[in-house]
Amino acid sequence: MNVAHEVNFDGLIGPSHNYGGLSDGNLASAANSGDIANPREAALQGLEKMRMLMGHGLIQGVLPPLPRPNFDLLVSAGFRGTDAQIIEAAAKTAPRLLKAAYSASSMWTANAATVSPSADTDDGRLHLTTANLSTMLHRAQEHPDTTASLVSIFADDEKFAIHGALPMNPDFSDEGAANHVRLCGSHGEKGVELFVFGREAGESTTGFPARQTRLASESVARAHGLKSDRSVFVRQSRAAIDAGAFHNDVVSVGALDTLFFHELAFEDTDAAMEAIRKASAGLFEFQPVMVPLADVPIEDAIRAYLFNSQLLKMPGEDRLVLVAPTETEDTESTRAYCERLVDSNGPIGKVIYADVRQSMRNGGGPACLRLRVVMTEDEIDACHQGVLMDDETIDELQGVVRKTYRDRLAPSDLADPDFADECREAREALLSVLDLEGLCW
Ligand code: SUG
Repeated sequence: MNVAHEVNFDGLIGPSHNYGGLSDGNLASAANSGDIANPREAALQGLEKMRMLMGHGLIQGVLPPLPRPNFDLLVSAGFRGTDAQIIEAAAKTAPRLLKAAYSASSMWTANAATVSPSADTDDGRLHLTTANLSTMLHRAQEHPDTTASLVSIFADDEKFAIHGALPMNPDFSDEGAANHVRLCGSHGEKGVELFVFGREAGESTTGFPARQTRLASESVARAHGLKSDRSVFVRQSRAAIDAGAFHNDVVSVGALDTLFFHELAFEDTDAAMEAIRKASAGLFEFQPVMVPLADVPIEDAIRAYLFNSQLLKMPGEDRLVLVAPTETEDTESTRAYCERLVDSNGPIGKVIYADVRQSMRNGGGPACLRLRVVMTEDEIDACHQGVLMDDETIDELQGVVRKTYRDRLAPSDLADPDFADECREAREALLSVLDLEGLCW
């Protein structure tokens, strides 16, 4: 067995962060639609969260923001002319499309890809499949640029396998690691990969959209060469989706041998637990921690984003640490639950609160903002080093953000053609810090 570490690749929040109201079924996105956003504060909050985790001895990476506005999307919709003409015409006749073209949604890197560490795959390489995010237009445009970023960062094809997105069809709807959990005894050992889907291919559902199909999850597992007896496919509950859990990571989070989840997370909890226990036999002793509905109503769990936390093994801590959003501390039932959780002597021994309020108001908590990549030390050495953070690089990135990002952005500001240039310049400056100039437009 190789020593391996969980490296969290957070999305570097882009300069066009705004409240577009673009995500049906995401209650925060709908509630804050049209509000004034503060992209500078958003990016600084994200970078401070990274700095805090590095301070706890964890390895931190970043994924760069994608090019926005996405002129290709606007041109596909028939807009023509100079960049300024395209923006002005889109602002007048298709403002929702312009918001999509400007969306900074790639910050939520838990939706960038599904990741299987080399310990689990049949060819011994680390596999990543870019998520097609086909359910929402503003997210469906992400995958080509996300794949380009991943190929630049994980370029060594003897160690890494990058798979492009699944077909852009509702039968293959895939939202990446937000609907995937890897459980194991320790990161470098073989693990169990849990895939959570909201519907079958071809099934029509009513209510909020179910953004992941079983076919998509199974396709990713096949492409990654996972063992069928170590892979588990579980259905997310309709009750959770209709309460606003548009991804499974809004109602569950797992790390090492522990799965922390809400009573309403899965359609059939007993069957799910049994399947995980069976798949983990001989590898590790599975530790489920279910939060009862009576302790935390599902509405509170979703408003406070209790489960959209990072669950981490930190050096010097004998039990896992939950890095929860400050909204969890501000909500009575979730704060009280966290206090009892820590006192209970179970697998989670500490809760730390992180302020990512700008992202939270679009439905993105600490767990949405990161893509977990379990990597051996050789793999860490083989990836692009510019995206691995230290304090100086965080300082440099924050310097770029302070200099180039607006502190106030309303949806109507997207009509300003100069803003497109500002976004390009800001992104180029960030890419230069990350030594990723090859990704410039
Ligand atoms: O896909 N919000 C994102 C939030 C993604 C959260 N990710 C995880 N749960 N892993 C979404 O709904 C809102 C954008 C807007 O409305 O402007 C948005 O896309």
